[in-house]
Amino acid sequence: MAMMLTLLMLAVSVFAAQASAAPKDRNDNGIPDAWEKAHDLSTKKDQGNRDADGDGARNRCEYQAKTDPGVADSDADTIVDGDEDTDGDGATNRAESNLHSNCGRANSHLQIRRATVTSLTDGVLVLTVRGGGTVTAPVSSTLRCSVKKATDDASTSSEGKGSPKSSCAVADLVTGAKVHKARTKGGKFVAVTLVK
Ligand SMILES: [Ca+2]
Ligand SMILES: [Ca+2]
Ligand SMILES: [Ca+2]
Ligand SMILES: [Ca+2]
Repeated sequence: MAMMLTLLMLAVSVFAAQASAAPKDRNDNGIPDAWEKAHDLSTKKDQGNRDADGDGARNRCEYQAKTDPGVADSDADTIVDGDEDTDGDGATNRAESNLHSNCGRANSHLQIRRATVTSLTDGVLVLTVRGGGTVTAPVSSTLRCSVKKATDDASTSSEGKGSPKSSCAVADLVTGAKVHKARTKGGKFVAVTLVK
């Protein structure tokens, strides 16, 4: 009996240790309750995709970037949190909020859908993603550039099928060019599909 009690107590203490090791996240949105409470966010309702202070970085991004979801310019350097690139991966917090990537962990692989070419200078491409924010990365020497006809856009349900793409070159990445999708790998743009 004493043996069983000891085992039971051991099981309970192990369980308690595990429970306290993982921070409580009652709404299961990847943001611990403690952080939500500390910043006046709901622990029940998922407010991760909201931008409480309107700085372009959504609440989940601010948690990942360790910035303040109630202060637009957390470090008071005159650059709002959304325009910072906290993890230094070339994508601003605003862009990462819109791409749903992690604002606090450098992403060497990014999938971008719908963007516009902002600039291409010395082999470094800057895209503005839909919803705002920029992704800046060098263009790989093996870049796969393709062009999708704008008229194909209405029938994207069978993506790629039946709509032959033509190829393009780095020189076609001019300011204002519409990007259907783009991909980075190892911190470089490896594929870009333009819409024309
Ligand atoms: Ca939560
Ligand atoms: Ca914000
Ligand atoms: Ca903020
Ligand atoms: Ca970033």
